[in-house]
Amino acid sequence: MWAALAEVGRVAATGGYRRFAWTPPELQCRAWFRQEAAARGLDTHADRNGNLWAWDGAGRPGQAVVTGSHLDSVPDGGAYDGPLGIVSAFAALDILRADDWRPARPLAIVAFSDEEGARFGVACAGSRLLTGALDPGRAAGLRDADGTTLAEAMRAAGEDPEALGRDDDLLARVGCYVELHVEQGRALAGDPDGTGAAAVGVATAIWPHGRWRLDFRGAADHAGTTRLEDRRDPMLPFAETVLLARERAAAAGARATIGRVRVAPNGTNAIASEVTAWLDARAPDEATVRAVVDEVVAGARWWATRQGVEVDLAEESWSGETVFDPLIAERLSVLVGRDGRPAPLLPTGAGHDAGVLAAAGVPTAMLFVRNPTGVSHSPAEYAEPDDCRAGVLALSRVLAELAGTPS
Ligand code: HGY
Ligand code: MN
Ligand code: MN
Repeated sequence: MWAALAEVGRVAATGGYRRFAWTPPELQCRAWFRQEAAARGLDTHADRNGNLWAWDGAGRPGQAVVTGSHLDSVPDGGAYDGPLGIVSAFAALDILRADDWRPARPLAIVAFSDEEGARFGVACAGSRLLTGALDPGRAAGLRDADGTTLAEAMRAAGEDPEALGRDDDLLARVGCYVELHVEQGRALAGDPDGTGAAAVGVATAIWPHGRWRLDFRGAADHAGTTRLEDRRDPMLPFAETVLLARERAAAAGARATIGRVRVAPNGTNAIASEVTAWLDARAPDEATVRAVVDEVVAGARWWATRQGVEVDLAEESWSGETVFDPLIAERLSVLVGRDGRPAPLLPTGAGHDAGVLAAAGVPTAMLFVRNPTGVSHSPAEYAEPDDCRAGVLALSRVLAELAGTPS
């Protein structure tokens, strides 16, 4: 399974993946999902928001145990972020069935649509639409860098964007959700003396985090003939804002990143007319995130005014703190522990569809698989095959526990 998916959407020049929502590589990933589901006799359908569901025993009584993750990536992302959770879900089901497992509940494997928001800007768009956390009208109108709307992209892929919106009937069928994900940090790699090292961990919380767009508007002009005092150069307040974000985050124990910028007209010998920058800010608590963003925006406005530049701010995506149910987390920590020791419990600064479902009241948990370097959102993202296998085994135990005991 892993090998079949590994080449889809991989960019030879960087070794990273470009699987953006509703683009050909991501549609190929969806086709892969349907093939793997069909090979296991699972009833597969896309819900009204483009999330893919593969059901085992949909007709069984009771609410379903759902597991899965996402198939889309960030630009030049790694192989594991998302797909590991889905490949592991299929493999965990294979293990259970090999034991002649007779689940007492329905089981579903889900591939949530557009978790990274790499093309249309909103994180976890598929799960937010499902739960009503993202307005369908806003979603349909989201535009990518070429100006294509989500609605147009879905239509081109044969989906009907008119159907976008909260899906109460589907949500009512979901009893709980467990997402396995590569760790995007190196807590499970442990300390130099090995303490805290484990192949699999259990999530306690997801930090609050958000995305803000800053539009700096100045005046295009000639790089050679325009006197410095006559310029309204948006690059200058932009540059100051990048540095300010880092400084304010460091001072507040937060994390702030400006990793994406668009310059118009982007000419070597022309002063830019407009610079658009995206701020990603996160912290252990919401007040700190908001305070850092306020300081950065105030600074952006101050620097812009000094340069005769206008600046507009738009909050594109916000995810409040997720605290996973401690009882479930502790129970899973014991269940997936090894050598008599419970699995480590750890928070994460990375957002996940699990956080969106938890916010919608679905009992939710996450399993993390060790990432030796902690590197993620990079072609260098990696997890050892033995740790991935340990993750599959852990997930199979969790599914057996939640969906009914092995026969
Ligand atoms: O941005 C995140 O934290 C996640 O990878 N979507
Ligand atoms: Mn990610
Ligand atoms: Mn992810």
